[in-house]
Amino acid sequence: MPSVHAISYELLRRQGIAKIFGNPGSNELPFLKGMPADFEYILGLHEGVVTGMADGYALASGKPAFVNLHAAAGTGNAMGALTNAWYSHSPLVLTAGQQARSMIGVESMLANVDAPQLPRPLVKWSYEPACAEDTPRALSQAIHSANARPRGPVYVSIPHDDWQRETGDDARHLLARELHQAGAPQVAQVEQLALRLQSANNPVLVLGPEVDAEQANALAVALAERLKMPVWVAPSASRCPFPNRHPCFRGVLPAAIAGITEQLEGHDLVVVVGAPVFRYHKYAPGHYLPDGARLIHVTSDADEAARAPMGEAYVGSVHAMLEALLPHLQPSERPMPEALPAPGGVADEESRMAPANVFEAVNALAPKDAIYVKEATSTVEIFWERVEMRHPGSYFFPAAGGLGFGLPAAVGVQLARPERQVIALVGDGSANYAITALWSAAQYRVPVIFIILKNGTYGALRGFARHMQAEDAPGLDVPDIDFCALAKGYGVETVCASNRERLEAALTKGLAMDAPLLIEVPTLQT
Ligand code: TZD
Ligand code: CA
Repeated sequence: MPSVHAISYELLRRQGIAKIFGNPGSNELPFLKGMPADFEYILGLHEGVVTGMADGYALASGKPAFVNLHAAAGTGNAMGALTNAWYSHSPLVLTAGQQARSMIGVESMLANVDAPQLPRPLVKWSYEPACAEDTPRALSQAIHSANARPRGPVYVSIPHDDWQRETGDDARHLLARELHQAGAPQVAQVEQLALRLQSANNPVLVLGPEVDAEQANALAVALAERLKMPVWVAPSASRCPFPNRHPCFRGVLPAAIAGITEQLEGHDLVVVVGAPVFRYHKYAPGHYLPDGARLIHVTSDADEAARAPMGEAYVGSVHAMLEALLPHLQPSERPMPEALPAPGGVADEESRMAPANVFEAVNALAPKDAIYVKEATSTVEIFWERVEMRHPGSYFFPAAGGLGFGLPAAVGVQLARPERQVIALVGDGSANYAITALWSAAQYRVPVIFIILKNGTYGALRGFARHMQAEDAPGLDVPDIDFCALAKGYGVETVCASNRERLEAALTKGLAMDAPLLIEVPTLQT
């Protein structure tokens, strides 16, 4: 009879899982002992980094990523990163080591009391097998559950004395399991939706991260072109679902009720695909929709559909829905929307760059299929204006705004997509939440170019402080951090680039390297 250990590794192998993102403790050693040679362990020095790397890996590969955390303390450290994974529908299979079964009750050191409760509500499913024999089945359930639409993180707590136990013979059935999801929408629904779209006078398309996650970007382009619709990206964008230099592209909607209504004024139909309705942030109350507008929502997430405060929802695969819809639509007679004008030039200072010029330099030198991991919060709009993104999977931003995503996610994305250059653009505030990701990048020679935009402040909070009349709030600046010294300490090569010429030289150097490079750029506040 095979051991829980042997059958579990075989299960992971059959499910295409070959990387284990982790940070170990004594509870995890019996699982890691004898790790087969075809698996790779990616060590992160903090569980926020471990989970962030796995998140980037899962988002960029579209496949479940496996995480091994240390008991309660490790799970706790991962919770901030889980907020992002939950809202980006990231298929993370989180496992955590538990004390030996007979030592949990007395609350020994490292016993995770009520383990399944700990990661809730940021997981789809959370479980501790009731006996060792159930552990391989629980892992199988975890993988299939994480990967079933809507995808999301799951959690399994595993007592460390389970691994050497024998499984029953029937555990082999787990190895052959597959879960197929039928996605075709009903013909009547497609026809109804087509009619609504075709008969609208002035429809507008709002696209969300699920379009990119399902690689439905080209279908969205075809839909926009067929009906000559302007296209907005849904607020608080965590991915880029539409080429942002396409004539139909209008920008990212503001994350505020009143702001969205203002931008959508004049449209009689708002079609939202693959996004919640909506991810607001700034409190600016108003009407949810312009007068006379109706909203149609297409999403695979029934909860997302149910909690929307307006509109009519179709729940199912966004890819299948767009694919089914297109043959029902006649080209519109409307004129094609006109491309946005190119933004004007801005000036740098003597030894500080305007963020716009940092992005212009990156855009000029980066390969056309570069992937951007962005976590510099006050410059999101400027980035979308200045950097062209053409391909699916070109942009990742923390989906819940939980900082500490940028550096580790960039490492995970680059591990998943070695053929595309990953460029991380991270603020001098954000970089500190998961700075030890630099160590993993160096150790595993993950050739990310990290650009730190150093404006000495929590820039986005400065903006909020103005909006909320709280400009005297303490704790909004982060002066005197030397990222070149920090990166060097973690083994990453660095350049400080205080003007465009130096930045371009540094980027050229980074693009040619097969190891990570960190570029610190002093920037102006926006
Ligand atoms: N802590 C965590 C884990 N997540 C957060 N989102 C915040 C605190 C609050 N916060 C924001 O929402 S934006 C921001 C903070 C601290 C400032 C980030 O500063 P930065 O970027 O230097 O990375 P900018 O461009 O200067 O805003
Ligand atoms: Ca900053």
